[in-house]
Amino acid sequence: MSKRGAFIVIEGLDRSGKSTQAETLLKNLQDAKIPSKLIKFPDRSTPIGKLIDSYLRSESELDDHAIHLLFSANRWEVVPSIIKDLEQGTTIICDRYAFSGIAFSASKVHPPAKSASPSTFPIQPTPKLSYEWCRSPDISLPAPDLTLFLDILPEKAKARGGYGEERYEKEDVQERVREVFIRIGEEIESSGVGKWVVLDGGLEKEEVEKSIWDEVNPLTAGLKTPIQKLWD
Ligand code: NYM
Ligand code: MG
Repeated sequence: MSKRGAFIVIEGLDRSGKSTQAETLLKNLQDAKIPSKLIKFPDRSTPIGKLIDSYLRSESELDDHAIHLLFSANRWEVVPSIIKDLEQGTTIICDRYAFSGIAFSASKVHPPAKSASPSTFPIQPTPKLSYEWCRSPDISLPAPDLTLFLDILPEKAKARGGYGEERYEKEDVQERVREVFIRIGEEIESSGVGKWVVLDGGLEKEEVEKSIWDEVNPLTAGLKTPIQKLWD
């Protein structure tokens, strides 16, 4: 059997440098003559992606469950092409994947209840969707061979020219999202399916680029192992 391409996912908070690094990685792979392709989720170009785009820009409202399932469907609609590319030997770099899906949805919380007598204890916000519920629609997606999590503290990410205007681009949301990403990473590492690597996204661009290349380089010779399924 000829070798297949590697499936490499880049994850992180908003403004962690994912898209810049994904593009740099694509260029470095192409310079090394490795057949490669960059994809990104959400893919806003499809009919489902257009619904997602309108929701993110607050031009529409959707039930939290419904938008979560649309994000997942937006991945499933690309699965046949991901598998085809990998089997034909193309390495795929993927800017966000199912991990963003869980992290952002499981971070949604109910607004704190107004209490007559303010408690001296900090009130833990209650999640709107459970971690397990958020994970289920993405079970069986192609599993990444390598996930690079660009870790950055939300306050540092914010200092990088500020967040944009989209939904979720707020410091308190990003703090909760980061906690969920850390949990996902621990679970992926202990599952033995794919490797999860935490990189310091707060470093200079060139340093992050180098640490990404150190992780990706061993995969550029192609893989003989079959494509695995996420959380199966
Ligand atoms: N996002 C992204 C989700 O809430 N669920 C998902 O499944 C994915 C893939 O969309 N704040 C969120 C994370 C981002 C937002 O992503 C748009 P980007 O990379 O800024 O276009
Ligand atoms: Mg964004």
